[in-house]
Amino acid sequence: MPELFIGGAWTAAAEGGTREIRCPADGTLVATVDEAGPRDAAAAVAAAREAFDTGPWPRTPAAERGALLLRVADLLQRDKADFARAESLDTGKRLVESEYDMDDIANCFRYFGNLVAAGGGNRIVDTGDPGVDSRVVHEPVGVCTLITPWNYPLLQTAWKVAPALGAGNTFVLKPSELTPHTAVMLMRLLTEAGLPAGAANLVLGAGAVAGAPLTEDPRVDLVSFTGGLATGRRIMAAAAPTVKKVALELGGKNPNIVFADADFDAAVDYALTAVFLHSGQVCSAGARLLVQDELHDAFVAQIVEQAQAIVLGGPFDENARSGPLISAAHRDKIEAYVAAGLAEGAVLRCGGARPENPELQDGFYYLPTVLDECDTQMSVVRDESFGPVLTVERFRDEREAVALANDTVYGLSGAVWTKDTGKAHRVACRVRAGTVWINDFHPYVPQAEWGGMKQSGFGRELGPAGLAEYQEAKHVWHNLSPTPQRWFA
Ligand code: TXE
Repeated sequence: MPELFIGGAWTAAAEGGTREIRCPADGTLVATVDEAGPRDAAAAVAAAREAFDTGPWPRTPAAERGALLLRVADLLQRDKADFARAESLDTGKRLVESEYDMDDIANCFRYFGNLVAAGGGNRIVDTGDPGVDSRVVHEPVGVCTLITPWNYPLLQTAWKVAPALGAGNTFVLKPSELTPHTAVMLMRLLTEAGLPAGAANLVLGAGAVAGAPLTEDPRVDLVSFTGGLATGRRIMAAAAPTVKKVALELGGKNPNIVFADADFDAAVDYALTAVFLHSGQVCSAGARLLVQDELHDAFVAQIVEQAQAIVLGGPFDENARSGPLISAAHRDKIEAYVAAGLAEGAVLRCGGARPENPELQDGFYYLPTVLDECDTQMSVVRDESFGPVLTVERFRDEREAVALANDTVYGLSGAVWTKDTGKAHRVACRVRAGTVWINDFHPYVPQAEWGGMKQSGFGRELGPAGLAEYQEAKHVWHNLSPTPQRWFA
């Protein structure tokens, strides 16, 4: 069956393109899928435009839109095992992590389903004039282009699809060309849940070929993108001539600040998951460890000991605790960052190489790596390497910790570890990031907004603001008994 989904029909790429999807854990062929070109992108935008302008979805009552999202959540739960397996084959991530993701994805649909069904947002404005009915209503923005990356393929898709549909928009989704399968499966579930034809469209293919036209097309009203900073800049520029609404989540270089009075064991444990979860391919990863001077030596020694014990393996290896990187090119990039860091004076405490285990040679594995004695001038500290690489910086006091934490162009997340509540809150307030954890790392809930400051992007996903991104506020002023004003009389 072809994998592009345009106007409610499964279609092959107009120019016959295909792409092999290979599992990053061992290089095995997962499937060969259709690869769209600009003609397919244009057809998908046309279908979404038609469905928005004349189709039923934007005019479906909010309660029904919410109910559809709740049905999708149930269907995702029903098919959880199939989805998780497909996600793991595409990404190489451990099956158990994909299973967690599927629960989160169903919860995201459930959250937005309930939020939308509850209505709200629209309001009567008191103008003081009983002859006027003044209301602010929230309408869908229109046709949305949704572009997603490969690290949490369906999760990041759900964060966009659920609020976009909930608000009454139609969309064209382009997932990462490396991880298309769960997006294809989601389209089937949306149809099964009763979404009308044309409201959801799917284009698979390379960013520059199939994605770029979706960001330029004048028939598109909004572009929501999650991915790298360089691509985000390109997308913002592509959307500028037609002044589309744009939302960007562009990753981060997130500080994990550990004060000397932190709970040692908990801080070590969370510092490891902060950076090594999913081999560091997490936009909110705590890739920068900022540790107070007097704690530094003991803390880093413990991190190194535990990092060296992390077992790498494929999605279905139950002993494995971390998986491969997404591609050979991505591993090359991480190796280059580590080499640059060492050349700039960082001290290698562990890792810094591919594993020697012969069973892992066909996958894109890289050892958990700790680089000590780093500073914010090093590219491995400044840039998002997006791999299992922890850089360690020292600080003397609270003031220096905050200054270092903010010495980055990014601002997605950060954490502070201390038993001093006042200090925790002072630091949390001063770190310029969209999410700050205190004595924790990574948790999020669909009720709370997610997004970045500075060059981590703008716009918010999740929470009420995550729905508002996909809505336009319109003021409707109704003069109930118009009489001539005679302004020019
Ligand atoms: O991302 P791209 P890549 C960061 C991370 C990583 C770097 C590059 O640092 O090393 O980005 O990864 C589509 N018009 N993040 O190259 O290119 C592309 O097809 C329209 C952070 O994989 O940003 C895919 O669907 N679309 C991050 C999506 O953009 C375009 C997650 C992301 O790919 C396009 C992933 C174009 N011109 C990587 N070019 C996060 N924020 O979580 C590419 N795409």
